[in-house]
Amino acid sequence: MKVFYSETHRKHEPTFEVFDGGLRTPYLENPDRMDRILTALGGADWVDVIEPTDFGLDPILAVHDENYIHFLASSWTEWLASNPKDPSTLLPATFALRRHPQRPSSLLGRAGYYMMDLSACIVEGTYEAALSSANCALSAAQSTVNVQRSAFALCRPPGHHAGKDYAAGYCFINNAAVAANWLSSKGKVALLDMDYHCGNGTQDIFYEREDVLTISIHADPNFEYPHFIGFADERGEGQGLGFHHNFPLPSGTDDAAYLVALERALVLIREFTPAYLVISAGMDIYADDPLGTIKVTTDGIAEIGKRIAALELPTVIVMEGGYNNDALGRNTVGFLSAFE
Ligand code: SP5
Ligand code: ZN
Repeated sequence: MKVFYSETHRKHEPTFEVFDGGLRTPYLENPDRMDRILTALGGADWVDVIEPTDFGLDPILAVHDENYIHFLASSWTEWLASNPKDPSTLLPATFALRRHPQRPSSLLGRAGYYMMDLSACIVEGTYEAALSSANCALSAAQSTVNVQRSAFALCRPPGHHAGKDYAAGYCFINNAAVAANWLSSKGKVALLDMDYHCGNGTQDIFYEREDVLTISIHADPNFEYPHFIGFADERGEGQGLGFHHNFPLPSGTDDAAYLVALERALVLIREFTPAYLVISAGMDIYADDPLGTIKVTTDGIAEIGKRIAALELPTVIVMEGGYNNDALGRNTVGFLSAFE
C-alpha cells in the first residue's frame, strides 16, 4: 500500500493547548504520533512510504475560504510583529459568536473570527505543515484514480474539525474534505469519519452537496467536543438533504455496539454506490485514548478496517486523531492491514 507522508509536519509543534477550566496541557497532537505509526509501518512488507506532490493552492481553495487561508499564511509574521509577552503560540482568547459577526482588522480579532477553540494553536511552521498534510491527502487520492487500490495519507496536522473558514480541534486544513472534493470531479464520493469526535468541519463543508455522501460516527455531542454539532437529526440541507448522517454514540460503547453503528453506515454507503471512498481514520475510539470515552479495542479497530475494506472500493484513508501514542502504531497498522 502506498503511504503518503512528509517530514514537514515536524514544523508544527505547539507546546501546549488549553483544556476546559483553563488548564494549560502539553499538546496531545504531537510529532511523536507520526513516529509511532512509521515505526509500526516499518514492520510491514506491504508498505511503500512516498513523499507527497505539491498540488498548489487551487484544490485547497476549492474547499476553504480564501481570506481564511490568507489568515493562516500571514498570521505568524503578524503575531511576532505585535510583540506578544509569550510569542511561542498564537492563540486568541475571544471568539466570534453566532449572529453574523464582522471580521475585524486586528490580528487577535481575526484569530478569534477564524478559530473555534483553544486547541488550534498556531506556531511558526503551522501553515507549511498544514499544506503538506493536505498534499498527502491529495497525493493519496490521485494514486487511487483508475486503479482499484487504496492508499494511506499519513496526515499531520489532522483536518476533520477544520471548516470552510475556521480552524478547530488541532485542525487547520480539512485534508479529507480537500481529497474528497478533488475526487468528486472523477465520480461520486462517500466520506466516512470514524474519529472519536464528530467531523464537524467535513459536515459543514459538504452539508448542501448531494455528490459527496458524508457520514460521521462519533461520541454524542451532548457530552463531547465539538458540542454544538453532530446530532442525529442533522441530515443535510437543500440539495444535500439526506446526504449527511451522524451516528452519535454513548460513552462506554464497546466493539459490538460500535460495529452495529458501522454496519448501518456501510449500508448507506452501498446504497449510494460511490466510485471512491474516503475514510477519516481517527484512532481515538480506542479504549485507552486520553481524549476518548469509547471502548473499542485494538482487535475491534482491525475488524472495522476489514468491514470497510469489504466494500471493495478504492479508498483513501486519511489520518485524523488518536492520542494514546503507545497504542497508535499497532491500532493504525491493524486498521490498514485489511486494505493492503
Ligand atoms: C482531530 C481530533 O481528534 N481533535 C480532537 C480535539 C479535541 N479537543 C477537545 C479536548 C477536550 C478536552 N477534554 C479533556 C478530557 C480529558 N479526559
Ligand atoms: Zn478525535
